[in-house]
Formats: sequence, C-alpha cells, structure tokens
Amino acid sequence: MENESDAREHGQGEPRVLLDERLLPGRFLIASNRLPYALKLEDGEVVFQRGAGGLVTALDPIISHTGGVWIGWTGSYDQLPEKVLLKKGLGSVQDYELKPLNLTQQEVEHYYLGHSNRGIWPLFHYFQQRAEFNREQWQTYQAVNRKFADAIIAEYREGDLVWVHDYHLMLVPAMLREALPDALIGFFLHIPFPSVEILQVDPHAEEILRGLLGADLVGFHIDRYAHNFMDAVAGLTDHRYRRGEQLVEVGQRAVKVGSFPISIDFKHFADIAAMPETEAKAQEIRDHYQAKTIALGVDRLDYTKGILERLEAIELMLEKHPELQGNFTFIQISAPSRTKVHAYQQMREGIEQMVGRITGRFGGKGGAPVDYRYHGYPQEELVAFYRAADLALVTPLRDGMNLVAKEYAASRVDEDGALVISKFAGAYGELRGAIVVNPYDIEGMAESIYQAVMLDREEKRRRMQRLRKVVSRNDIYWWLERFLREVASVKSNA
Ligand code: GDG
Repeated sequence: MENESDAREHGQGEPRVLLDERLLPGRFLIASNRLPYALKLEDGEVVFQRGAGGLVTALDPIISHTGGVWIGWTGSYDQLPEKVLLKKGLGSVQDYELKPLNLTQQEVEHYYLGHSNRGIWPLFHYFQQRAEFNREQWQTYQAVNRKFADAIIAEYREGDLVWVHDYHLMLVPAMLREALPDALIGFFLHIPFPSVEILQVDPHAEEILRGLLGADLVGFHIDRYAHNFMDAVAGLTDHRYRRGEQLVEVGQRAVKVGSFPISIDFKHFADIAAMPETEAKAQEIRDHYQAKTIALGVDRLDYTKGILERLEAIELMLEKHPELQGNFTFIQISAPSRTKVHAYQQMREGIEQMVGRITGRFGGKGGAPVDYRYHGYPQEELVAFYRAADLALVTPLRDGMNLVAKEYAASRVDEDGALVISKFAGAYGELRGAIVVNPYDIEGMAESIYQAVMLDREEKRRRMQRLRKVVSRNDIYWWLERFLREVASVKSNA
C-alpha cells in the first residue's frame, strides 16, 4: 500500500479524523421529509427500519457521528411518541433523537405524492410534461411546510444549526427566519435546480425562491444548479445579488449560494467490500450467472433513472454483437419507490414488458440476458453485487448527483470493474475515469456499453484507480466539512 488513502480504503491504518470538531454546531437539527428510519408501532413498541435512498445514505453517518435531532415523517400513520431515541448499535455511533412528525393521509396525498412528487420532482428533472400542479396540492404543501417549521421552532435552542433538506421543504427556511431571525439555517437541495425557463412552469416559482432565501446558505450539488438558482433570483425577484460571490442580499442579510457535491462514506463501503463474506457472496453471484460478463444497474424504480432506455441500449448491443448473446447478463436491482404515483406504476409495467421481450429474443443460449429484481437488498448484499459486476450502468435521464456510481467505485477494492455514467447525472463532472453516455442516444449508449465490456484489464484498472481516488478524497465527510465551513463563514461575516 503506497499511501495513507490506500490504507484507509482497505480499512487499515489509523482511523480517519472524520471532522474538524471546531466546525460542529451546538447540535444538528436536521429536517427532511422522511426520517432515516421508518417507524411504526407493533404491540405498543416502536419498531425501526432503515430507509433506502440517497439522502439517508448520505446523512445517517453524519448525525450518527455528531448526535442531534432529526425531524421528519415516519412513513406510517401510527401515532408515535413525540421523540424516539435511536440508540447506539442500531447502526449509529452515537445516540441521536428522531422527532416523528405525524402526517394525515390527506397530507401525504397532496403534499408528498401530489405537489412534491407529481409536481416538483418531474419539473426539476426536466420532465415538464409530467408535472401536475393544482391548488389543493399547493395549499397542503404550504401547510405541511408550516408544520415542519413549527416542529423545528419548538425544538430549537440557541447555538443549533438547523439544516433543512430537499424539495419537499423549500418553504421552511423563510418560515423559520420569521420566527428565529438570528438562527443559523442551511438548506440543501438533493435534486437538480432547473434552468429558469423550466422553473417558471411552476406557478409558485417566486414563492419557492422566497422560501429558500430564508436560509443563510442554499446548497446544491454542482455549479450548474447554483448558477440556475442565481439566474432565477436575477430574473424573478427584485433582490440585489453579486453573481461572482454567489451572494443574494435579502434585506439586511446576505444569503450565500454554493455547490457541494454530495458523496458517500467511502471507507464504510470499502470495508464491507473487503470482508471475506462479501467476497464469498460476490463469487456466489458470479457462479450463479454463467455469463462471462455481468453488468449491473441499481436504482429506485424511477422514470428519471433511465432504466427503460438502458434496457433498449442493451437489447441493441446484443443484436449488434451476437457474440455476447449467452455471454452477457444485465442485473437490474430496482427498489420499489412511490408506488402510489401512477407514472411509477406505468413505468414498472413498461420495464417488465421490455425485460420479457429481451429475454424472448436473446434468452435460451447460456444465462438469461436480463435479471430484473424488483426489491431492495441489505447493504452488504448490494456491495456483493457491486463487487461481482464487471460494469455498472448509471444512465439517468437526469439525476441530482447519483450515489450508486460512487458506491460502485468505493466497493471495487480490487480496482476492477468499469463505470458507465450519463452526462445528465450530477456525478458525471467529478467522475473522470467513467465512460460517458447520453441516455437519449440509444445507439451511442449501446456502443459505449460495448466499449466498457471490451475494456482490457489494465485500462479498467487505470480508470478505476482514478475513480476511487476522487471518491475517497471527496467523501461524505468532505462534503459535510465544506458545507459547515461555508455556513460558519456566513455567521462570522455577519
Ligand atoms: C436523491 C437524488 C442524490 C438503492 N437500492 C438499494 C439501496 N439503494 C440505495 C443506494 C444509494 C441510494 O439508495 C440511491 O441514491 P441515489 O443518489 O442513486 O438516488 P436517489 O434515491 O434518487 O437520491 C440523487 C441523492 O438524493 C443524494 O443527494 O444523489 O441524485 O435523486 O445509496 O445504495 N440500498 C440498499 N438496498 C437496495 O436495494 N440497502
């Protein structure tokens, strides 16, 4: 092992100093739509289940490390106690508190499934034709944002850092600012922030900007989204702004805008990947598929992730390169998501039909061409899949960042494996070493996947080393430190 970062990657050497302790606030008050653990009552006892999805993967290690309070919806309609202590041992290093926010079915329908997931989600991912906005959804979105703000205000103590997350809660920062003029408030958006032409499709675009500008720091994954936000402020509000410094003047306050590419706990994934049990499981997976080459997709089942287009490209590749038939398997792991939204049900059917078609055309010789798995896996098993796969296909039509790409790189402690990434994933700019595709160009994508299949061992190693170097350096703690440093600077400049 040549250097310290290699030692860390393999889980050896000194443990990393995770954070500059001086940056840590009194406490973290984190607010997001969902708590990191789904909570429900069974025989009067609170039962926990860790949630899937990028936000949880990113933030759980952080609050586990620092302690604090996480406020969010439980995912059930059970009336839960006001606070639940998440004890060490349930995956967390330090105790932290969960403050469940009980939502009614009507609220979930209009605020969560409705305005958030039928309105903002498609629009901010540039699917403007799919975006549905109506008054009832909007009024419920406002009311639930108010509910979150009230819960945060009730919990707030001087010295806390309030950190509000994601598109469900974009009105909360301004609501907090009104009640807590001196509080330090950060906001981070986990999805893209679209160009102003797209944003304007939302009948409440100005209110969203006003809501976000209640924060001291508004963070996005990449510069493009931060620039889009500045353009929107310039075009749709009267606030003065300094584009070069990415500052907006709101009354006496300066709001800082910045980009902070979110990441993963690299060491955690590398450690799991290096465990003998994981290697054994990966070998089992390889033995199960007799194909010479295994490609892998891991996504929440979402139309933004480009799963249909990926399947089309694979079909075309198998057609154009018949020598791969029987020698290539594509495993698609799709964790169920937003199953009550019609667009998701429709897409699920479309995918199943296409898998059937590809199997009909190219099955029979050797292993199945596509193995579609519509369920979630424990993280250890997911990492075994990462280790077993010769290539990972991360081909979203639009994605804020995409953590799967980073997890794949972190898990390849053997420095093998090739990553194919869409240029519409936020992660694309950072992940030099990946093979880049445009998922709207099916023929081009088919050729690029073929190119990834054919890479020789040495070229793969070179590319994987580059990827691992970036992700090990720019890990989740690096992300957190950058965000905290920026928030701290807002405070000290005040
Ligand atoms: C949003 C933004 C942004 C998936 N299947 C299983 C499983 N997962 C985990 C993955 C990964 C996470 O879910 C998915 O994260 P992504 O980043 O890929 O995507 P979103 O859920 O859409 O996340 C995204 C992210 O927020 C963070 O800001 O990157 O752009 O859309 O961690 O590993 N985990 C387990 N089993 C599964 O079957 N255990």
